[in-house]
Amino acid sequence: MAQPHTSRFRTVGDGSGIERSDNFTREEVALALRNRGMPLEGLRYPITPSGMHYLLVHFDIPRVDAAAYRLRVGGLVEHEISLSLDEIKARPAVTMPVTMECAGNGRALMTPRPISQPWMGEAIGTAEWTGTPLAPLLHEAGLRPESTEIVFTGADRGVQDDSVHLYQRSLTVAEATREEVLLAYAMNGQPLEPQHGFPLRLIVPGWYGMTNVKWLTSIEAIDHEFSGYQQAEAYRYQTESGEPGEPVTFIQPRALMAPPGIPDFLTRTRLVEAGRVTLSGRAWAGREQVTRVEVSTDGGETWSDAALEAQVGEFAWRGWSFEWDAKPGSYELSVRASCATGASQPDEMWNLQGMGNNARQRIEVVVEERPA
Ligand SMILES: Nc1nc2c(c(=O)[nH]1)N[C@H]1C(S)=C(S)[C@@H](COP(=O)(O)O)O[C@H]1N2
Ligand SMILES: [Mo]
Repeated sequence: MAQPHTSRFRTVGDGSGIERSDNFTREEVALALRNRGMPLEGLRYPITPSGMHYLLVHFDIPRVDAAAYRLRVGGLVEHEISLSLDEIKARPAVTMPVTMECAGNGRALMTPRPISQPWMGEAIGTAEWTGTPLAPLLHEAGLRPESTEIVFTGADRGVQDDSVHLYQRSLTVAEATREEVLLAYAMNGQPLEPQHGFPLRLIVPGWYGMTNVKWLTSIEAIDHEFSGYQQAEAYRYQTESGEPGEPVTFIQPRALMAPPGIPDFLTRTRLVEAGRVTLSGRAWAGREQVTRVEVSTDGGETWSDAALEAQVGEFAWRGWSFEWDAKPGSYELSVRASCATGASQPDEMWNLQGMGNNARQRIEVVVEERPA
C-alpha cells in the first residue's frame, strides 16, 4: 500500500483526496486565463515590464484599425472635435510612471468570495504611460457652462447582469481636467498592445483601474449624473445586493512583498534558508503618499518598520525593504502600508463585489538550515 505522502509543505492533490475547499468555478478559471495578474516577483522592477503588467478585459479585445481611427470630443461643447491618431500624437506629450490596480484586487481571498475575476492580490503594475494631457483638449472644444461630467466610451461591447452596453465610465469635470489625466498611446515606450487599449486609452492616476477606459473612441460632456452600468451598477461599495452603495474611486493603501526564497510548485509556500534574509516589495496609496510600511513575521502579532525608498513617481509605488533574521520554523509573513491621511490596511474586509479590498497580504514560509 502507498505510504501517506508527507511534506514540509501543506499538500494539495496528493492522492489522499484533492483539497477542494476553494471550489473555484469553471467560469472563474476561464476569466483568470484571459486576464493575467503580475507574478509577485515582478515587484522587483520599479517599472513593470509590459508583459508582466496585470490585465483586465471585461468583454472581447476589439481590433481597432489605426488608419481609420478617430477620437470624437462632443456633447455639451462649443466645437466638436475629431482627431486621428497622428493628430493626437502630434499634440504635446507627457510620459509618467503610474501604478494601476484593479478595484477587485484580492477579492478571491474573501469569504464568502464574490464570483468574478478571481484576483488574489496580483492585479497590479506600474507602467510608464505616454500621452497627451486631456484638459487642453477639453478647453479647445470649449465645455459649455452647464456641463458637469465627462463620459468616456470604449470600443468594446458586451453583456453584464443582462445589461448590453459599451464599456463607459464618467468623471466630474473637475476630475477630468486635472493636469495628470492623459490620453495615452504608448506603454513603456511602445504603442499600446491590443489588450491594453490600442490605439488610445485614458489614464487617470490614483483612481482604481476601471477608470482608465481602453480603446477610447469618444469623450462627451453631459449635464447630469452618468448612469451607465459600469458607473451606477458596478464599482460600488455595497454590503447588500440592490443597495446603491458608494462609488469606488481612489486606490487604497497597499504593500506587497516579493515572495522570498524559492516556491513549492503547487502551494507556492516559500522555502527560505535560515540566516539574514532581505524582505522587499513595493507600496502605494493612489493619490496619497505612503508614509510607513510595516512587516510582521509572526502572523500579524507584532510589527516592525521597513525602510522606504523614494517613490518611483508622484502617482507610482515606492520600494521598501526589511532585514529578517530567519530561524528554522514555519512562519506567516505579512506587510501593511499606511499613508499620510492615516489610512492603513485591515486584517480582513468584505463587501459585495470585493471592491477596494486592501486586506493585508500573508505569505507562508518554511525556514530551514542550509544543507551541510
Ligand atoms: N474599454 C475598456 N476599458 C477598460 C476595461 C474594459 O474592460 N474595457 N477594464 C478596466 C479595468 S476593470 C481595469 S482594472 C483596467 C485594466 O487595465 P490593463 O488591462 O491595461 O491593466 O482597464 C480598465 N479599462
Ligand atoms: Mo478592474
